[in-house]
Amino acid sequence: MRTLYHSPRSRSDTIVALVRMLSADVALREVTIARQDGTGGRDPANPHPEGKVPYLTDGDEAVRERGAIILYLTDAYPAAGLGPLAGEPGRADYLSWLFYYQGIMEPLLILKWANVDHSAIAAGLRDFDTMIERLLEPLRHGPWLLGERFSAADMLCSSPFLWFAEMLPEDPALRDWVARCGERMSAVAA
Ligand SMILES: N[C@@H](CCC(=O)N[C@@H](CS)C(=O)NCC(=O)O)C(=O)O
Repeated sequence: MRTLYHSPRSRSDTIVALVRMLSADVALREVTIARQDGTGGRDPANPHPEGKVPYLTDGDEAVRERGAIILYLTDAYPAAGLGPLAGEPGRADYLSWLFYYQGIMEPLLILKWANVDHSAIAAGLRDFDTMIERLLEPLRHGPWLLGERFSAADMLCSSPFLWFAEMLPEDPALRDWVARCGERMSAVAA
């Protein structure tokens, strides 16, 4: 049996929504986490090596980091069509967005929030405006990151802007995309 360790109002909300969209037979196990405001605390029931969420266990195996969990789940539950499978059109873009989120977007967003700047950051990650430009390239031509096809990559890449709306630039294509993603997620939550 697969189990998703999650905590409400955290990054794991995206994965809980995905589990519901996939109608996946994944047990949802709520745990506490240490919050940045000093509340909460690590939950001994959470097997994540750092006490974080989301964390997905599947028998003897475990997956951490949202991009990896998303890929694991959309491959495991293909009927919902929320991620192109190996060999299908859009697979390359799908993988690229999931890994771009983990490798570039999330670090850049944290660094921006922390107001940290260094030439090594630009060399390795570029910068916030470049990241926004990458997102806008597909969104100027279609409703979703993969063009006409909504995928779990939209859920992952829009998630920080749903939480931190003040980080969202004024661009209408970007704002409309985040709103569309939010509508999909709240429809599932309802
Ligand atoms: N890069 C990870 C981040 C996971 C993460 O930092 N989750 C936070 C909740 S938003 C957490 O569990 N924090 C508890 C802690 O740092 O101990 C992912 O996207 O899955």
